[in-house]
Amino acid sequence: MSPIIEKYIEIVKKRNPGEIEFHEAVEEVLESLVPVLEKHHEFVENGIIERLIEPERQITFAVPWIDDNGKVQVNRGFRVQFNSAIGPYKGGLRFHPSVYIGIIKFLGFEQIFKNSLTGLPIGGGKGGADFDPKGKSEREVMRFCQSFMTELQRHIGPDIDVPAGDIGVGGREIGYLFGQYKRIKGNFQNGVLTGKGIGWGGSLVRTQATGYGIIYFVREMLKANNETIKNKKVVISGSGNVAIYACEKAQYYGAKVVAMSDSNGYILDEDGIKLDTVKKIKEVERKRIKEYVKYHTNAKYVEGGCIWEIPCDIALPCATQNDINAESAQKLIDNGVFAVGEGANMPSTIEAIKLFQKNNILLAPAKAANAGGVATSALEMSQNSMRLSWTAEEVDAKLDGIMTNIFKTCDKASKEYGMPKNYVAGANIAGFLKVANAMMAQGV
Ligand code: NDP
Ligand code: 2IT
Repeated sequence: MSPIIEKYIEIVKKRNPGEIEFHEAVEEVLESLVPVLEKHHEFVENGIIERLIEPERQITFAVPWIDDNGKVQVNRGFRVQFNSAIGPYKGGLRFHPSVYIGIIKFLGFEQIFKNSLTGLPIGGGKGGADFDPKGKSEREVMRFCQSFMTELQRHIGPDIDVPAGDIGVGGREIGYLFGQYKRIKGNFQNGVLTGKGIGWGGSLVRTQATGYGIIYFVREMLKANNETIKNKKVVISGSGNVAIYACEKAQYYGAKVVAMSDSNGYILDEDGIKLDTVKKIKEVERKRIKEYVKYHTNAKYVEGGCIWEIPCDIALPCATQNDINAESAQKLIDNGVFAVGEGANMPSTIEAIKLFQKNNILLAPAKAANAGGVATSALEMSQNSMRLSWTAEEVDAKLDGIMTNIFKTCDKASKEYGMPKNYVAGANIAGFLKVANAMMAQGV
């Protein structure tokens, strides 16, 4: 490791013991920044990295709620307001039993650079709770969201911090969260959250945006390398919001998506995944992906299997962090994968990324490829400010333009710093420069 970044990594590990995902996210970004820090001493001299790795504010709070049996439950809630150099804090909320401060900090740190890449005025933040929505009734989810917002409301606002969804938080949860915010504040400030319902300030295409955006980015990356998505065999991990709409847009461009998963196992349908069935199971019934084989008996379900053992041309990890480790990456490479589009945040471990790069696999990095969701959230904020709504076609065209532009930005930065086709470095460098320059301009 270069000595120029070693001291920062040491600070992060010492100050944030045990927060391994946060350490990993910082290490990945800083490794890309070595040539930037060597060239721009002013960033080192002005403590830009020390300031970037320390969240501006982190809030931890109790979330007490009452379950359907009348029993008191207590979860832990978080909001990390990481960096506000280029706009109000912006980033999702994750409800998953694995959530702890290390996960929220890794996500918040990634969000700084991702939001910068969108070209829109949004800073970086993230939040969530160790609440498990699985197996909870509608009313339990509602009561949890109300209690969560009862504390969160004092820390957020349309010009302060604007949360949205992430794992376990979709349209239903945003509805309950907004209802409680409105009740406590006594006004209809719908710019405080994004991912809202269409009838009350939500943006058309926000639901689809992250998934569609990944495919727009991958399309541009393949085009720059004389390839296309058409007729390619695609494997997608996850079957949530991001996975479903990545699948929809990949199929639109003529790809053959053969597999999807959830945390219990994967389905393999060599005839091509029937997305309507997946949507019915996941979006309407909220059931497990294994239900798919009841409707399509030619498909198979593999309980506990590793989806990356399926041969494919393009892999789209759209579930969670560290989904592709070195072993899975090697398997994908041995089976002939030529491109990977990261839909989830940090889905590939640092070792997996190194293997992809060594084997010249085209890698669309998460903070660039999945930026379409937050970009469309920023478009939702614009519409809320104007008290106007754009049509689906208008929002989709803007999203496509933003993703195309993000690819160009990453490509250009990777070339400028002597690492052509290294879009991981390109994304980290371009995302960093805008934030670092803003921090320099605004003083310590
Ligand atoms: P959802 O909750 O809609 O879906 C998550 C999917 O990933 C489910 O299929 C879930 O399976 C699976 N999954 C979650 N955790 C695990 C785990 N520990 N092991 C295996 N599978 C798991 O979330 P999203 O689709 O919104 O988010 C997916 C990823 O995309 C996350 O990394 C998120 O941070 C990222 N992202 C989301 C954006 C958005 O706009 N929603 C924007 C940018 C990135 P199961 O049901 O079994 O838990
Ligand atoms: O990781 C992400 O970018 C998100 N979960 C979306 C954040 C947002 O504010 O829309």
